[in-house]
Amino acid sequence: MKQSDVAIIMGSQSDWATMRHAAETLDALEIGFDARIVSAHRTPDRLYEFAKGARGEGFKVIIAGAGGAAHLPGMAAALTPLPVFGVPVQSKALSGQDSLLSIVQMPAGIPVGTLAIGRAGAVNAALMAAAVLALNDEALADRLDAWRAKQAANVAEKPVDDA
Ligand code: RP5
Repeated sequence: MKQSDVAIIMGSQSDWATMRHAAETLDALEIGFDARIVSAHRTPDRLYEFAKGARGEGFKVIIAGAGGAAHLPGMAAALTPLPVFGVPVQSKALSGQDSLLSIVQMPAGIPVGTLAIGRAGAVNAALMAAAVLALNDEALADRLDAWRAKQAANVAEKPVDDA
């Protein structure tokens, strides 16, 4: 079985519709990951146990997605030295503005690399994780280059009416 370099954690099952885009991007880059539901509010003991043990489990990067009063990425970052990338999930009440502000404005000393709200943030969190891991993995660096080249090749030079 492939080593899980990345942990994708999320506050709720309802976040998976967003966070699965991170998982799909990691899959496309052949990066092993483990996805878990870990709520800062509903399962604080699970969060503590996960974050304290994450490095020991062999994870190198954590992607944490949450919505609303989104404490998960910040609390995870407080409990582990691993890099944490936060994905603000688009909430129903405030369209993810609440999630974004809850995640982004960390006090100096405990960083969370905060991405965009929703799918774009989830995809980009995976790409950030890939870039970090690629620093020590030339084969992955090549796959990341190829992924970006393919993306560039898929952009048409001219717009069409009915795309
Ligand atoms: C947060 O509350 C979760 O990250 C989720 O985005 C939000 C709503 O959770 P559910 O009520 O859908 O479980 O903790």
